Amino acid sequence: MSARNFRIAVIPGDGIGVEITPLAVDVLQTLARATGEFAAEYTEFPWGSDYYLRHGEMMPADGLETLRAFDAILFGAVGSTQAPDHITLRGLRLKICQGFDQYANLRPTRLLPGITSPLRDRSSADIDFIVLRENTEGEYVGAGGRAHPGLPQETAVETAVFSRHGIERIARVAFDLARSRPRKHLISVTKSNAQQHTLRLWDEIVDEVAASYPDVRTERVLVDAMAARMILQPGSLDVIVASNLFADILTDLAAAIGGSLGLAASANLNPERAYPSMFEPVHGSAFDIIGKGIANPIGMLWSAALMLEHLGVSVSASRLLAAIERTTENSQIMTPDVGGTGTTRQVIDHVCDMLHAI
Ligand code: GGG
Repeated sequence: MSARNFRIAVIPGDGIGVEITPLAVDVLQTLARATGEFAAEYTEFPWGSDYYLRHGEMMPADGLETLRAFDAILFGAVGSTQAPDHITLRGLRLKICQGFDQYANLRPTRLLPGITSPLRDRSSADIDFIVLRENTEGEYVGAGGRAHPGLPQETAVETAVFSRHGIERIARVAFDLARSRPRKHLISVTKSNAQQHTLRLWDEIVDEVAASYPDVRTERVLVDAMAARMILQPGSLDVIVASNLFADILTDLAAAIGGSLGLAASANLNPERAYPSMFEPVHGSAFDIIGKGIANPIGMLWSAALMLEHLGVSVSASRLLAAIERTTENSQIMTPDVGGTGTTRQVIDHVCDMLHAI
């Protein structure tokens, strides 16, 4: 069978994104040679905060048009001490997620071999769940404004926008995902006791969609109770669906439970494949470790494995995941965030060795 060919856009972005994203491309090239299942052409775009400081925008006005031609996007991180956070996030990551209707942000949590959870006595059997983050609307839609600047009555409003269309489609993706897993269990995260308009609509529509999935056990859990349950009963979790902001917060908690923010992966999916999907680690640009050579590249590599799965080259995706697991189990060569003394380079070299050894 001939190898599949892909065009991948690579946006390292800011901070440690710049350190780990090109290394992930090296790993993908090694993997392609090892499996022969795919070949890819990688085109790097220098968009991010440095670009903003030079050009006044995080990406060019025709950036989405440029990215449209690619099969997938590999993204590093955004965030800089040199530029305001709302500009860096909205001008790049959100512009791509919203512009390409990547409404399903899939964020798996699994305790990888050799990694210790900060939760006492928890093993990999207890920590294996996926959060599905609604990724285009809700609290992130950007509707609002400020009035009376500088006066005592200065006021700001920011309105969350939840649409029937938006809730229904993320619920369907969540139920399909839950149905595909052995436990067939979905938790819908809400706060409809307080958010009586938007999140009651969320609850009602999730219930409507649930009627088409009688084989999936469904629970509704308030976001505050969900945070406690993730710590106290992580083994009771399978698939979780939540709004943009709730899921963003819960997935940092999930990453911590899984051992480190540096390990956590994510896929920003346009399930209809009308636009390219984007794959990025959950972590941001990590100001505290920039330039030290100790950024954990596993979240990035796991995201690359999600990209390969999405592109349909599952032998390569599985091989990369296996190489990741053979690396994390070797805890001494891992980076300091998970208790090792290794460097980013050492972790990457070990993953590449494993790609040939497996
Ligand atoms: N790779 C993920 C990333 O760069 N995240 C930066 C960030 O600030 N994210 C917040 C959000 O997406 O809500």
